[in-house]
Amino acid sequence: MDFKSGFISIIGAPNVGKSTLLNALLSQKVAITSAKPQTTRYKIKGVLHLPEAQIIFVDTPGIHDASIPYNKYMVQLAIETLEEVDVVLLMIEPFPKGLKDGHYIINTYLSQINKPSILLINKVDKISKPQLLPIIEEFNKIYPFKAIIPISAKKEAGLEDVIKEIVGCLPEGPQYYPEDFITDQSERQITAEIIREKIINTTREEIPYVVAVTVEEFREIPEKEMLYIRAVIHVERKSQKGIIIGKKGQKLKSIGQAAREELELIWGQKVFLDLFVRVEPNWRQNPKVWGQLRLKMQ
Ligand SMILES: Nc1nc2c(ncn2[C@@H]2O[C@H](COP(=O)(O)OP(=O)(O)OP(=O)(O)O)[C@@H](O)[C@H]2O)c(=O)[nH]1
Ligand SMILES: [Mg+2]
Repeated sequence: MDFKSGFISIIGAPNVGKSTLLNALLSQKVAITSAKPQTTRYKIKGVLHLPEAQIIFVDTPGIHDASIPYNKYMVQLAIETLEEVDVVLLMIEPFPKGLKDGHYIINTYLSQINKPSILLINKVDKISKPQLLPIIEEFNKIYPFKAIIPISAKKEAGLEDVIKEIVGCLPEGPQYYPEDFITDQSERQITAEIIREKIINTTREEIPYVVAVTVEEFREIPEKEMLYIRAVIHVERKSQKGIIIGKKGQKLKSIGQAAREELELIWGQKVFLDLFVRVEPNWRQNPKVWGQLRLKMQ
């Protein structure tokens, strides 16, 4: 049998579970996830190596009606994958808002391109079977999906069907990446994302959205057998800096500790994590600083 390969974009509204699915499909955490929307800000590649095929998934930021320039840019990253990939996975949630978002994405974007597309109805662990059938019928009528698959990314249910359908849609092609290649993110990007995940998960209101993390130094200290990592947490205002640092520096300390523990597991050695908080006024409004902050990696 000839080898198959291709690029598969995972698109959908914020918070539907796209990154959770990517991690589940690869049995490895390559993208950070959270209960808050707009967690993913980049296109993140994750490669699944099968005996008969290579599937290159592209996780994307959630598509939403953005007003802030940086959010518009994030949405643009997701939309442009539609031109770049062989197959599109559209993920929706089986709740009223999720269905509305699904219709919006199909009408506005999916209907403009001619690509094999698969609809994933995620979080079916939260609904009953009788609730599912009308949703499948509804979406069957409005777009010629190759398949509509109910899944639970979190409970890892239905994932074999997803892989089977994708392989069925893939063209014959080469092994684009070597067997040990799992993601296209650099060590610094993975590290910055882990730190950002800890901040998202331990802060509230606007803080998760105004934080950007850059890794300024990432080097081994051979005599100590440890990694030295220096990272900067950028916020938009002085008051936000105060929140991140917390009383007597407690908040920053707990963010650092949680990040360090996970980074030690990822990099397989002791980590010395030096965290700084810096105010970069209104960085989300100013495309010029995105490059400086390496927020435009792809
Ligand atoms: N109950 C349930 N929750 C899920 C499922 N899949 C994902 N979640 C949860 O949904 C939330 C969002 O998951 P993410 O994977 O970060 O969602 P996303 O689509 O990547 O979000 P953005 O990056 O913000 O666009 C997290 O709290 C997940 O644990 C599922 O199958 N069932
Ligand atoms: Mg995500």
